[in-house]
Amino acid sequence: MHVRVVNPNTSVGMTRSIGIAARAAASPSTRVTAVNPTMGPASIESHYEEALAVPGLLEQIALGERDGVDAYVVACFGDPGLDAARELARGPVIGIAEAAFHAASFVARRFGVVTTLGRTTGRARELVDRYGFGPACVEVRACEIAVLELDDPASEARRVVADECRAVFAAGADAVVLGCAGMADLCHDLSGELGAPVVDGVGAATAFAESLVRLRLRTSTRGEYAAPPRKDFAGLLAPFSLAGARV
Ligand code: 2AL
Repeated sequence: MHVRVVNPNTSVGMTRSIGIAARAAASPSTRVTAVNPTMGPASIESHYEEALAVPGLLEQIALGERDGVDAYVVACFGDPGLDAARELARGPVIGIAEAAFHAASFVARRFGVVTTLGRTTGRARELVDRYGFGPACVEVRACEIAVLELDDPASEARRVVADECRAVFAAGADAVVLGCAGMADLCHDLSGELGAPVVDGVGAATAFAESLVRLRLRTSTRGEYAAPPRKDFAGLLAPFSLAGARV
């Protein structure tokens, strides 16, 4: 089985650590490949960057289809382009936010989220509601550390994220969801330190993707996730025309 984890930003170092987290969650027999687009933003922490990350993400899904990938993880907490990716891929596509919320709900009645910048909390709340976890999510907090500073030792990311997790527990949560793929490597240490479940969406999504393949569950092609209609695309997006079959 081949699970491909797509980091929708173009930071190669972050893709490497996402791949390590995904592999740690997968069975030894599962092949896990981590990739990032060749075009798009270096990190995603605004709606603008999220929108412009989607073409590169979809290009990677199309390449995965060519490679015979069985399932995909979209490894950015805004779950960018998730529905579109499902229209392209044969196998299941799981977003890390939706996977983390589901995992948290299996092990705790109430959870909270710790994300990067304050400006990303609105998207996190929107996704909580979209996936139906509004009643379970008691708090969404930001650590105010930019995505690409998370692995900078000078940023004190680990301490700051731990403090925000404590604040989430103080607000009544029984589990914390980490709101960025760049926090994946903090997950197990934080869980041990805080003595309660800390959920990383990269690991959760990888494990769910693997389980769905094992259960032989694929994205339905009956209705909304059917292949998009073939049509021409103009300008810079011309290669994305499915009529041209070059995506
Ligand atoms: C993210 C993430 O997971 N990857 C990225 O570039 N931005 N999330 C976030 N909350 O900033």
